[in-house]
Amino acid sequence: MPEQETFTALVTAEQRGGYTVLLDGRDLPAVIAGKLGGEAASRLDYPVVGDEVSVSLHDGGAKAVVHGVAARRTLLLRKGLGKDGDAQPLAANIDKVFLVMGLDGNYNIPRLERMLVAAWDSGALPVVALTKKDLCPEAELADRLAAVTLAAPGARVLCLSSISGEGVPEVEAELAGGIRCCFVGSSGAGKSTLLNRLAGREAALTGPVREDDARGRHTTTGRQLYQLPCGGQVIDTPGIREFGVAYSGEGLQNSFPDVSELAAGCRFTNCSHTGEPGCAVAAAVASGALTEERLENYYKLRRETERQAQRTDLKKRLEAKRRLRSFGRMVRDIGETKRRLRGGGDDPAK
Ligand SMILES: Nc1nc2c(ncn2[C@@H]2O[C@H](COP(=O)(O)OP(=O)(O)OP(=O)(O)O)[C@@H](O)[C@H]2O)c(=O)[nH]1
Ligand SMILES: [Mg+2]
Ligand SMILES: [Zn+2]
Repeated sequence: MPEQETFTALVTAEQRGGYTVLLDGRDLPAVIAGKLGGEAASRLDYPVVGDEVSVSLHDGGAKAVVHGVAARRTLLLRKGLGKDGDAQPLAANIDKVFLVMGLDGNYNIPRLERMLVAAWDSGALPVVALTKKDLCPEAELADRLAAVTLAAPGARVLCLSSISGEGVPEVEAELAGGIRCCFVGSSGAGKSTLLNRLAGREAALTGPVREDDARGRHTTTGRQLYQLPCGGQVIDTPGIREFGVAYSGEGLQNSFPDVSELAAGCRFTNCSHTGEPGCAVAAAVASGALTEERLENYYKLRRETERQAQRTDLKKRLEAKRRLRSFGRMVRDIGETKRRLRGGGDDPAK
């Protein structure tokens, strides 16, 4: 077969059964080349929204075929469904992960802590976006904000209403300088509503939540990247009921620095914090400085990520390593990245 001419395109959407890529300002439907699919060792080898891919054009330029995926700067993963629980990539090459949570019945601290681990592991900077401020009684707001701040150390916490528009300029400021972010959160959290508010149009479908438990109805079904008037980009994703953590490099430690710091103060270095004398973790729980709920969730996530690491066989682990190398470096540089991104809007982090 003669060499095909290839072009570099951006994956902007992933729906069941296909992709959309952006090439020279045009959206094109795209499929995976047989060779790419055949050689894929895991889902990590398939394109995901935000990926830079090499494509060839077909049908007079109306269709694209994806032949390869460029190395990723960052990659957001979740534990996939099914027995093997293979890591499922959600979005690539993002600068920030917005953990979207409603201040209505959607509010759930353990879920936020869980998403935060994955966000730190992605190599991108986590930002917490609390939506539906208009639905939260004034008396509860301060407590909830305080609890979220404790649950998400090191992350910016924004509080907003996509209906009244309050707090939305702060979200726009986070996207200044061409920042690319991904919205994650459970169904009904208000991800697509916030996206529409930022886009200034009904770009994505939104749906009502159930009255009894504020659960959404899985309105968004695919992942899609939107270019916003403020210059930033948002990848909207479908709601995730149970955000399984696929892999953890430093995400767990980054998410629970308070627990690690406390543990360093225990009398015994191998303290299991289950009743040993001189346990600083137990003392913090007793004094209320650390909630029992947070400690329990930390243990749960630690067990989960350890189990996941054991289950992943060596070949897959090496495969993941190869893929994750490019942003593993970025994870190590997270402090630097944070400073750069926080330092103001005039230093566009591509
Ligand atoms: N009052 C109020 N309602 C909101 C706000 N944000 C979202 N909603 C409502 O919450 C419901 C769910 O919003 P969506 O944006 O569809 O939620 P989603 O997170 O995209 O949900 P999935 O696509 O299912 O994952 C809709 O009825 C929205 O109108 C807000 O700030 N205030
Ligand atoms: Mg949605
Ligand atoms: Zn201890």
